[in-house]
Amino acid sequence: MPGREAMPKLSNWGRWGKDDEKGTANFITADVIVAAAKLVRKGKVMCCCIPIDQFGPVFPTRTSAQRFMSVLNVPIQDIGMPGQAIVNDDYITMYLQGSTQWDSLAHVGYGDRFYNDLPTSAVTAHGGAAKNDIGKLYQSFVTRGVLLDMVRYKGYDNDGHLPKDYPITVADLDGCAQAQKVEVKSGDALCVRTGWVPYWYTLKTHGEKEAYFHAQPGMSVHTLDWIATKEISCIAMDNIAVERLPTEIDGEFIPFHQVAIRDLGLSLGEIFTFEELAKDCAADGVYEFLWVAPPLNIPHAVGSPLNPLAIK
Ligand code: UVW
Repeated sequence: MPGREAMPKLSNWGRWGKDDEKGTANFITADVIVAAAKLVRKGKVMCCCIPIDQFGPVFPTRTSAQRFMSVLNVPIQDIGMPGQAIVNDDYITMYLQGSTQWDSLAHVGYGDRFYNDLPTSAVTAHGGAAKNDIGKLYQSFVTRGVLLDMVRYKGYDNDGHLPKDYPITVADLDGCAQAQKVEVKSGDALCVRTGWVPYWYTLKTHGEKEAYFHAQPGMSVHTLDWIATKEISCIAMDNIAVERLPTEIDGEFIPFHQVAIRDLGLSLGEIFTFEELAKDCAADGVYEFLWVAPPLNIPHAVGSPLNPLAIK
């Protein structure tokens, strides 16, 4: 297996100024948003996230979300306020990377640097990410979305997912777009269906669940030149790490993350689900839509859950 020398040499550093913290989200111009809004033709809204609960696929270095009641059927008078109301409150503990999520541009770097030459010292235990945090993107990712349904294109409808370590290639991306009669354009959110997240919910044994995280279909590291040339604003995938696992680069667990996030400033979205959207696209033959998928406004965070919507 080749080493780091085989990783694509790409960079968007300085492209949008030396202080830029948004990276490829800058491809989403006002014109792109206006054109995307025109894709709403039948008034159908499709959610592309999994529920935030204890049952979803969460990478083993993290834990599932826990929800707790903090106020349970309490008469409001008992807490010092007048009236007949009875109230409930709750709270949640969760990894910001523990469900459908965006990775911020401070999530993964290498060589002591994050996107746009940000030193790793800019992320601290106390303060989180001083720059490149997910909060900077709170108005981003309203754009044209394109679904590339790789499960259908590669003929895996019966399995419901791509083979466990399938690397999606440039030929697959071009072939799928051509077969679906859709063009990938500057500013697009590229949504790629692998079927891997829905597959999680069919697994029964601990062994199956353990293996699930170590071999998954995803983007080959060699698609990054294509992604950069197409000026894609973000990638959202229904797998755990966007990239194909195991790695294609000797000694590197997540090489795609390193080039995409750190060198290109490309936001990666993971643990999405495209089952409803894929059915709709197959039915009407329309693989483009308005994509409304901003992260939560969490200053200094390096990731965020979200409720992504594809609207047709
Ligand atoms: C993995 O889970 C490997 O990816 P990320 O850290 O981006 O969530």
